[in-house]
Amino acid sequence: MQLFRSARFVMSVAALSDLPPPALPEIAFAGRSNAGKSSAINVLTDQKRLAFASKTPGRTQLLNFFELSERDHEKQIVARGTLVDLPGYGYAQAPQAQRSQWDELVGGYVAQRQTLVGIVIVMDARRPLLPGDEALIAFVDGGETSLHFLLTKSDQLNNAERKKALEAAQQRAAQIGPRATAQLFSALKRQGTEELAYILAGWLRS
Ligand SMILES: Nc1nc2c(ncn2[C@@H]2O[C@H](COP(=O)(O)OP(=O)(O)OP(=O)(O)O)[C@@H](O)[C@H]2O)c(=O)[nH]1
Ligand SMILES: [Mg+2]
Repeated sequence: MQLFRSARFVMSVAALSDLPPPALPEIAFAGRSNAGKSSAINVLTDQKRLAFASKTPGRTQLLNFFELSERDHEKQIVARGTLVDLPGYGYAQAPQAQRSQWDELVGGYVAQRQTLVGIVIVMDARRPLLPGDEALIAFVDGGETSLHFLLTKSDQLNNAERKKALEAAQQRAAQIGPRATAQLFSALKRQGTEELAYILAGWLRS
């Protein structure tokens, strides 16, 4: 989808006081450290190294903003938005001081950001809905933020395991209500990209 291919890096932010002024509708990618957030953004935007992906957990320590804009053939903008790659949670090896700094930054961003329309919760399909994920879900519960459970690394599962993981995530989404959805995804095999693009484009339109 051209809207996502248009993504370009805008800025990195290390403190709430440095957030760009709220303007376009924003979609945040959250999840445990090493879950595959940056890889999912790279596949969605069809850009190899837009969001930095790494084997070292806890690599993304800043909020990274990427702007999207889609134009028609007369060069008029028809859709706009922002993707935000968030630092991961639940990385046990990080020093406590760094962990609470992340909680403050990510928690503060999610709680305060008026332009945040939805959160993609990226989870390893082998270990979905861990306590850190549930804490984030509880944190936004009762609000209007849409949620999408992206079960990534699905290439690591067989068909029966994939089916089971998807059903569990769909059940959890159903408990939350119509603003929550779930899908399987693989950045490695580039599977699930169209479904993800479709859901997120819908959030930006509403
Ligand atoms: N097999 C497989 N590996 C993946 C997939 N997506 C990501 N990975 C690997 O998982 C590791 C972490 O990926 P990242 O995209 O950097 O994860 P992240 O959630 O951005 O990590 P932090 O920024 O550290 O929180 C990397 O080694 C990726 O190559 C996938 O769909 N399948
Ligand atoms: Mg990352």
